[in-house]
Amino acid sequence: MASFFQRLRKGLGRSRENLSRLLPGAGKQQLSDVEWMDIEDSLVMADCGADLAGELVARARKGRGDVVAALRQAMLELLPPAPPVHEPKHGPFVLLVVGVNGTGKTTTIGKLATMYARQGKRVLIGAADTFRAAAVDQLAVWAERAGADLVRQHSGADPAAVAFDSVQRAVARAYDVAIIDTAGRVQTDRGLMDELAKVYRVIGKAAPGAPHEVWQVVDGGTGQNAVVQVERFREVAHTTGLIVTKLDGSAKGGIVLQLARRFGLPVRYVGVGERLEDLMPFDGEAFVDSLLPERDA
Ligand SMILES: Nc1nc2c(ncn2[C@@H]2O[C@H](COP(=O)(O)OP(=O)(O)OP(=O)(O)O)[C@@H](O)[C@H]2O)c(=O)[nH]1
Ligand SMILES: [Mg+2]
Repeated sequence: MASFFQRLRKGLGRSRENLSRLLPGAGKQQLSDVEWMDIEDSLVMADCGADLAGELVARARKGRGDVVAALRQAMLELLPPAPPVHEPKHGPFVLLVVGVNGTGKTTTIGKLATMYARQGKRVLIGAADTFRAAAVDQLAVWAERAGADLVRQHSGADPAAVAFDSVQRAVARAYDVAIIDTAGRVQTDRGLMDELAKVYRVIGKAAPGAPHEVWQVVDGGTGQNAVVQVERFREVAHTTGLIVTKLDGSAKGGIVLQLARRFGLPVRYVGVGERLEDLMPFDGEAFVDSLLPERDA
């Protein structure tokens, strides 16, 4: 089985192929305006979006070294090291996980729960996705594998009530971590977004200051639509960080840079597959190096 970085690199292959068009300029000290425009176009084709492509080229033109090195530097400036996760001094660390349907929320929660449990933490998972019975069963499998406890109610129960119960129980029984799963929802669905706002509010009533982090899971293959997704979820659920999954598929790598530029939200983790070891803390350098062509390739 290929390593995490090999899979990341493979997943970003299409974005990188588009960027490989900038290699002819790699050895040159000076590029013409036309050559820079070509580079800008290849950044657009690698899903960076027109605005960011222009900005990256403007920065790279001022940079030192060859074009790949200058672009690498310009991209890294968009991805500063993430600040520490906001954990409370007392009581459980409460994490709310949100996002559009099928982005990988439940799978990611399973992986995170396992990771925290392996650090010796007592983990409680709240199944506030009460939409489908199958969703709760899926979470139950992950919880058992992780050695985490699960709070669940009948399907169709009020998600806010499940979230409230979960956090209240995590406080009362001195869990270290409480992770709340939510149903996927499209950001344009007013009713479901209102429901999410309510989930957020009641968590704060169960434990003042909670949720301490709200992580939005974004499918790395989404492309430009990810921008409006994050914008709307941030308004409703006060997103504090991003998790970008499915970077093993036909990922649109530049979208990660666009989200970082636009929202300044830290990318906490990236996913490159369905297995436990396929979720890793985000590393800006590894990401940028996977996106850019190798000069001797
Ligand atoms: N290839 C790949 N598949 C993933 C990754 N993360 C999750 N998946 C798969 O994506 C599918 C959806 O994952 P879920 O975790 O159920 O997504 P969800 O956001 O909870 O979905 P809803 O609750 O329906 O909104 C599953 O088949 C996962 O195994 C990833 O990083 N790479
Ligand atoms: Mg789910």
